This record gives sequence, C-alpha cells and structure tokens, in this order.
Amino acid sequence: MLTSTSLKELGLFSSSGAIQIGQRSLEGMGGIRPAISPIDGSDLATLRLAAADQVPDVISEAQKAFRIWRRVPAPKRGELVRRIGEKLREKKALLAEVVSWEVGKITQESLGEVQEMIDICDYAVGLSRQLFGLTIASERPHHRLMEQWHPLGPTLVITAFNFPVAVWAWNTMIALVCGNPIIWKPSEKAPLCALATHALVQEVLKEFPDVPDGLLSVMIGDSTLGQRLTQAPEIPLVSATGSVRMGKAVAQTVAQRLGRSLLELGGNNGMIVAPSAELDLAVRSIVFAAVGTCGQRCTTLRRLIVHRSIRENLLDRLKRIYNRLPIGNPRQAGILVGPLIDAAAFQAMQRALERAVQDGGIVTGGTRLTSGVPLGGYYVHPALVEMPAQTAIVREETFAPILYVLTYDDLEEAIALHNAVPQGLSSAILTNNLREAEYFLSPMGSDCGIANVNIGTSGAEIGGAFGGEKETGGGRESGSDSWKAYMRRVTNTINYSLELPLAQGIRFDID
Ligand code: UN1
Repeated sequence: MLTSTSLKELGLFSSSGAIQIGQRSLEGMGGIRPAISPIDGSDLATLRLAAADQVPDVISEAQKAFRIWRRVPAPKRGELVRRIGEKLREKKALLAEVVSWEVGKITQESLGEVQEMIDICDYAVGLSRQLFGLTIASERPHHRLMEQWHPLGPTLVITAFNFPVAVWAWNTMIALVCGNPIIWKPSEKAPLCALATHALVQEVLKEFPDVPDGLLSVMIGDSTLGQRLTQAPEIPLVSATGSVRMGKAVAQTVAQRLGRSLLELGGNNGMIVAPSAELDLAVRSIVFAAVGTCGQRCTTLRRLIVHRSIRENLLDRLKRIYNRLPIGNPRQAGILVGPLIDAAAFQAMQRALERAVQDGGIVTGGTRLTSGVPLGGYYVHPALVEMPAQTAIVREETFAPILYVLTYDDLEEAIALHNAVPQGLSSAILTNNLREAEYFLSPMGSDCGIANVNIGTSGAEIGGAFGGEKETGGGRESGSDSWKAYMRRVTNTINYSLELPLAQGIRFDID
C-alpha cells in the first residue's frame, strides 16, 4: 500500500489496513483512495478505506476494552501514557517527517507538533494522580456529600489534516488517563500520520500485554464513516476538530441521541496593534501567526486591526518581509512557508481574494509560485489585503495565508470590529499600555476562548484549555480542567447516622 520509498525507510508502517484495532490490522471494505503529498503531488500510498458497515466491530472492541481499562487505577493508566511519551521522544524526528510529507509542514513545525504530543503526555501523567472531585458540606448531620469522577466510555476523536497528530494526542492522552478507549477517525487527507502514530504507540502497548486491543483503534474513511460513528449511542463522547460545517453535522447527530460533543472548529483570529506596540515584536508575531503552517492553523492570524497612526509604518515593514519570505519545499532547511494542502485550498484562496478585490481590497501577494518550488504542489505567496471595511469575505474563515488589514481610531471601535465575526477562537492585542491590555482581556474585551497580550494568536501551549466560543464550537481540549469533558461526575451522599433526616427539612413520617 505504501508507494513512497522515503516513507518506507522510516519503518513506521508495520501494517497497512485502514482499520487498526490495537495490534490487529484489518483491510477496509470501502473505496480506494490515494494518499497524496502536498509537497509535489506524488502518491505516498493507496488505501482501501474502512466502510461504515465495519463500525460495529470496532465499537464492540472498544466497549470490551472499556470494561477492563476502567478498573485500572488512574496512576497506572498514566504509566502507559508515560511510556508513550518516551517512545515519542525517541521517534520524534521520524514522525515529524511523516507529518511533513503528508501535510506539507516545514520541519520545524512538524517537530513542534510532535513536541506538543510529548508535552501532553507529560501533562496527562501528572493529571493521572489529580482526577479529583470536591467534598461539599452537607446540610444534614452525620452526612458526607462528595463527588467522584469516573471514566465515561469509548471516545471518538475526529481530527483535521492541519494538526494530524497533536490534536489526537491532546484528546487521547487525557482520555486514556481518564479511563476511556479511543477510536480515531483522522482526516482523509492525513491517513498516514494516523497509521504511523498508531504503529509507534503499539510498540509501547506490546509491553502491556494485559491492555486489550480495543483501547486504541483507528478507522480511515470518508464522511459516511464519520457519520456512522457519530450516530453510535455506544460512544458517549465525540471530540471533533475541523470545519464549522462538519462540526454542525456532528453536533446535530450527537445531540439527537443526547450524547456529548466537544467541538474545536473554525477561527477567524484577529490582532489589535495599538500605537504603543513594539513594532519589531509586532512584525515577528504577525508574520509567524499569519504565514506559519501556510495559514492553515485554526489559530492563524487572519485579521489585523491597526491603529491609524502606525498603519503605514507597520504595513511597509510587513510588505518588505512578505516580499522575501522563503517559500518552497518544506523539508528544506531555511524554508518558512510550505505548500497549501491541495488544489481545492488554492482555489478557495483565489476566490476569497477575488471577493476581497470586489469589496475594494488592495491585494499584495496571493499568487501561485511557478518556479523554485517542487512541481505538483500548490505554493503561494501569502497575501496581505488592505480592506476599506470588514466585509462579508473578511468575516469568513478561508483556510489559506490571507491577512486582511483594517484600520481603527479608538480602542472601543477596534474591539467592536474584532468581535464582529461569527467565530471566537483566538485573539491578541499588541500594546504597552496596561489599561488597554487589561481591557482587552476583560468581559468588555475579546469574546474569544484565547486572548493574548504581546504575542500572536497561534502557538498555544498545551497547559491551557484550548478552544473557543460562538461558531468555534465551545469545546475545550488539552490542559486546565478540560479533562472533565472525558469523565462522568457522580455526586455521592453518605449517611453515617442511624437517622434519616431529609434534605430541605422535609418531614415524611410513615408511622
Ligand atoms: C489547530 O490548528 O487545530 O495553538 C490547533 C496552536 C497550536 C494548535 C493549533 N498549538 O496554534
């Protein structure tokens, strides 16, 4: 199935089936689909996808695994995660290569993505000893009121192409210590990242013969497979990362059966650059956030709201840097901008730029590179677009390196503009003015799930809760108390008296 010799050499692909259940590999029974590298359009592999009819077997293995895994004390579950973290450290460079080949990230960013997996492993190991609930003062004498957190059950993790391994790890490492088996439905555009990750994790699982196969499984398939999985009442939690369209479909299907969904969807992230901002710092943070990952992060900076007094200066500096950005083969040292994921992404970018021009936007860049880059890939000059107003196209998320520039005169106006989009993931203000910074972080400021001061919108650490409001879906993954989404809370009242006092002082005498 693997056609690429470079990937074969990595030795990360032990088996080829589109369905992996622990150490077992099963052939898919769905359609055939090539895995294509965005670097040069080459075929990396051909896969026979999993069919929706194959879902029940995978779910029943996950259920079996759940019955065993939930009995294992959480710190022991943490030991498995600790070993996975060690394996990832050992294989960091290899897995990063698969990420670069399959989704076109520059090596630095691919390494960073695997590091994010390692970080969440470390975090989850510590968490495995901290899954605690409260003890609450009871109103009744000789009663104790407390809560416990118990494992929830098989968890479906749907991931997007742009963070093909880290987002799975955020969910999986936390879910594992919480006591849940995981079924992974990766993006159709990044199946090999999932297979390589699974193979690597299974090397660790060989050391844990008592852990059932169904603890970790992968199903590679299209949206009908995803739909079938999300419908399953045996899966109490669906954690999905991707487009708003996909998220709405998942939310509706899961809500229909009153299941839980955890959504991390689109962002349309803005940054306010105030007159007092350090311009050197502004330029560096803007460029990393706007062109990093070729504009294909959900945290990518898409809207720059600049104070009129510094606009010309900042724009000049940005244009100079945009002009000499090293764009090309992401595996080559020194390159900062790799390819878009595919032709459809390129076309969406071009359509967005045309609409921006119709709205009076002035575009710098945005065109496809035709020389000095591998043939067959979609390499673009990141675009800066000076907009007269925040028109409809600016309020949409286009998954490409387009940075719209808007101008403001006073902070209230800037914040109103900032919040006037349907998405609410990440945001930033660049200022040396304490009052402005605090105001931006206050209830009257940014309405996003992430709000930063003097750094860009992307590149969050795993220790914080990650996610956003409005169309971003409201879910929180990764750090802080996000683990609570993966567990069920049970409230216990224990009476250690021989009386039966009723709450609220109710009298109910039967003799
Ligand atoms: C995503 O694009 O879905 O904050 C996740 C960041 C990364 C994660 C992005 N740590 O940019």
